[in-house]
Amino acid sequence: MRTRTAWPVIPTTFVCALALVFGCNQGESSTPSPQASAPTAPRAAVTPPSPPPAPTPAEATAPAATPKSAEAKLAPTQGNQAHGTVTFTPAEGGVRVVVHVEGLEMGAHGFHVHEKGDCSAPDASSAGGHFAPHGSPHGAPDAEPSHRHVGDLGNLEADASGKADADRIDSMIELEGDASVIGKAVIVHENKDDFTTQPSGNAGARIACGVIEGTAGTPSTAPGTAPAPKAETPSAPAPPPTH
Ligand SMILES: [Cu+2]
Repeated sequence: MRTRTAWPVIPTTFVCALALVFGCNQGESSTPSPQASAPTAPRAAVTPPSPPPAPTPAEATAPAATPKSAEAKLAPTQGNQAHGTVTFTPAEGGVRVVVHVEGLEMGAHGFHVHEKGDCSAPDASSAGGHFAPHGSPHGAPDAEPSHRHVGDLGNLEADASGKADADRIDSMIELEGDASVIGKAVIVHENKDDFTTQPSGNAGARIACGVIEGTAGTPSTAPGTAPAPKAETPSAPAPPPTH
């Protein structure tokens, strides 16, 4: 009996003490059960609503009233090095054509707008013949409209370093309508255009080609100012992978 009564006393306090020390501590940390008390998914409700889209008035108004311009990046055809840029901008009396080409042999090189904006063939034959929407014969750029193609832009003259620059206003090139050159191609030829031989001036192989693409017209550049030189890029878009 004593042992029975004596034993339970000590253990009970021990157990109780242990329970208070450990059990209670454990209980405190575990019983509040945050899962149960936490109302479901408070985070989702806390996340702030996405910021309202910033108004962009510039984008909305820019394209409307600006004049149309165009640009072609000339890339060499297979086996050639000629490359450069051509820009077309509206000007008084027609369209101003500014050309910069490098990688040429010194001398004259026929320079035309051809009828298809396709430079994919290794020899640029994919660009088709001269752009001649009015059906006139081939001629010089300063010939009467009835004696030249719209695409007849004459010759480029390359200096000893192989560079050619030209800047003239053409009265037949257009940037809108049936005679628009946008979507056509610019071609530089190996040889001089004699302005006589039909239908293309006997200018020889096509050594560079570029598709003429319309550009979002910035307010037209002042006549004296050459367009920004973009010749720094080491290579213009290479001709298609048909080697
Ligand atoms: Cu040509």
